Amino acid sequence: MVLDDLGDYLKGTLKKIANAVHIDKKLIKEVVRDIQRALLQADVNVKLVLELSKKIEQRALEEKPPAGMSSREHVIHIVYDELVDILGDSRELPVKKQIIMMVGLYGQGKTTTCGKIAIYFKKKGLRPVLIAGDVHRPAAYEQLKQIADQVNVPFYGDKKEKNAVKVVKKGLEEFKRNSDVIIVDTSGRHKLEDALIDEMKDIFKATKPDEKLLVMDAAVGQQAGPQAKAFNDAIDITGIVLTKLDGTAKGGGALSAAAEVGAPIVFIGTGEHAKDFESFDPAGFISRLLGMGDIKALLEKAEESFKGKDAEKTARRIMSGKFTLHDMYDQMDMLKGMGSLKKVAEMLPGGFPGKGKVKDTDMDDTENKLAKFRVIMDSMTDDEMNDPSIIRSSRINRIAKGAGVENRNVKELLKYYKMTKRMMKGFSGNRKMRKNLMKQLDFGN
Ligand SMILES: Nc1nc2c(ncn2[C@@H]2O[C@H](COP(=O)(O)OP(=O)(O)OP(=O)(O)O)[C@@H](O)[C@H]2O)c(=O)[nH]1
Ligand SMILES: [Mg+2]
Repeated sequence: MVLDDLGDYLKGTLKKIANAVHIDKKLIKEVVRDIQRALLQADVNVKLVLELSKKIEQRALEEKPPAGMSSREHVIHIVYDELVDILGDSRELPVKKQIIMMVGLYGQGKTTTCGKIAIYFKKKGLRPVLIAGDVHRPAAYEQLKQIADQVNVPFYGDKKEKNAVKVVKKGLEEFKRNSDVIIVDTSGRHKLEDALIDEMKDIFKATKPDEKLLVMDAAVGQQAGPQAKAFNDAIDITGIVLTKLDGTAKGGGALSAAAEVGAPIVFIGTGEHAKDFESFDPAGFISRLLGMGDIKALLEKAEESFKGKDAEKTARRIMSGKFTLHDMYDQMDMLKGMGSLKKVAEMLPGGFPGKGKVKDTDMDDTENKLAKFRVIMDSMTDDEMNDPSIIRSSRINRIAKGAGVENRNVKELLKYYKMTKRMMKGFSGNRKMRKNLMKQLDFGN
């Protein structure tokens, strides 16, 4: 895996979130600082890091988790989202007949990448071929020929011809039939100079490629941005291949800078060998970097233990005799989470909500009813939840409308609340009963 250090650091940070008892401002600030430090160490642009951390902080503090998501999960998802965002759009080369022209500065990995792309399309069931359009470096012909032999694809080159356009034209003619993906290697220069641009344009005219892929060594770090921009301005590149991500701690810089240019990163090279190559998908990349699979398992475990703690807190509050609709809401959540509604119902004086021994069908009705109650409570204000006695007819109208139910359903909820409150009072007044319930709920006392 590339960017190991960055990955380890970020994983540690996410674990901190997953294991936190409370997600508060202090923790979020700490997490954001951790992320800043990690990204700066991986050479991501300072301005970008600041923008990103500001966004994470703002979203984590202001956004409410969507239904069914805990606040821990939510913050982790925000971090993930924003990291994916800085890696730009995802694009895969289409699996179809096409001509691909490789461009880039000297020694960046163009020729090696030709072989890797040939394998990529071979695996997709297409017939790739290679053309040696680098006529300047004497060894370039041999190098590409060797690669073609290794990956077992047809090759065209002319060792004696010094005109790249002529070679490419002949190669295209040769492969007009019996090929699907024609990959044209070109020569590099030390810098983006007129001679390189002129030759690129000539080859471009002769080739009419579908794709112009810029190959860049990730070790250039943030220089990847300006470099990609210069090539893009000159010949409109359609994709970027970042190579040698295995050999640099600056990978974060190259990845984020290249992504900013507007041409998508389509592949990354992670080693010298043909197998060290992958399609670049920002979401998948970040997911792996953060170890999202592990984090998910960790979160599930943490949620379970938190649920226990929250439930205990709610139970103790209820026992203390103070009982609002908020408490009832929590209590309903708690009971649902524990799946022990029946157990509790049977202990309640007079049953719950009816009388006598509780039947399973009664319990199903109760579950349905509770789900409806929850929707109704969701359309109440905080004041109403804290002090349900203020809910009179005009409020009942509004709440029913908001929840999409009948007025009688709201009244039913209020009746149920009063009844439960009375029962809770009974509990709080009766030490033995209280102790018994706590024990039944497995909280000891
Ligand atoms: N570690 C590592 N090395 C790579 C990767 N890609 C290419 N290389 C190595 O980088 C060196 C240069 O690669 P080439 O493919 O010859 O580069 P080029 O852009 O064709 O170079 P010129 O044709 O001379 O401009 C070779 O030694 C490759 O083995 C990669 O992803 N990881
Ligand atoms: Mg080359």
